[in-house]
Amino acid sequence: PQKEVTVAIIKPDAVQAGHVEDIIQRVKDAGFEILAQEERMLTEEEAREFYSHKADEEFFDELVAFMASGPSHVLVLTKGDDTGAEVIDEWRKIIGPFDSTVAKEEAPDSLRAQYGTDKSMNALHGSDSHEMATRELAFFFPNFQIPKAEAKPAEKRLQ
Ligand code: YYY
Ligand code: MG
Repeated sequence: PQKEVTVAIIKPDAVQAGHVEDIIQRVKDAGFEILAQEERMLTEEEAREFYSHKADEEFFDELVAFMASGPSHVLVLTKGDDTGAEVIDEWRKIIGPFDSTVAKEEAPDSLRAQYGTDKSMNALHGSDSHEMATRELAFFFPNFQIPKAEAKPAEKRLQ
């Protein structure tokens, strides 16, 4: 089996504000392993493609303009030795609710509470499912090879 991975994005507001190093430290402190990272300036066309599943939302144009407003810092994360299936949900939990004003109330330790501003400038992204993580990984790192998960102890004994 392959390791489970998720795609995290430090969005343009947080990069612009100089929070990349602090956020990466939080990522490591929380036990995530960074498998790949890249600073990436999205064009409006790329931002539209990345968020194409939001194209019908009234906030879509604002979202696209924001994501293309400056460089983002994109990370591929995993966690744990085996398939690490929890990484997607664990990263979503650490970033907090999408609206940073809500995050400040309900999850003050979350990254969106600490580094975001409101529901559009919310500092962080995390894939919301295995399918989206796969799609987003291919979008940012088309040649990335997901590492193999280590065999669990029971499987090792059979080898
Ligand atoms: O997955 P997540 O980022 O937590 O939230 P989504 O509901 O998928 O929305 C994606 C993205 O769109 C969100 O991070 C900010 C932006 N957005 C917005 O600008 N205004 C809203 N009312 C809802 C979402
Ligand atoms: Mg989402």
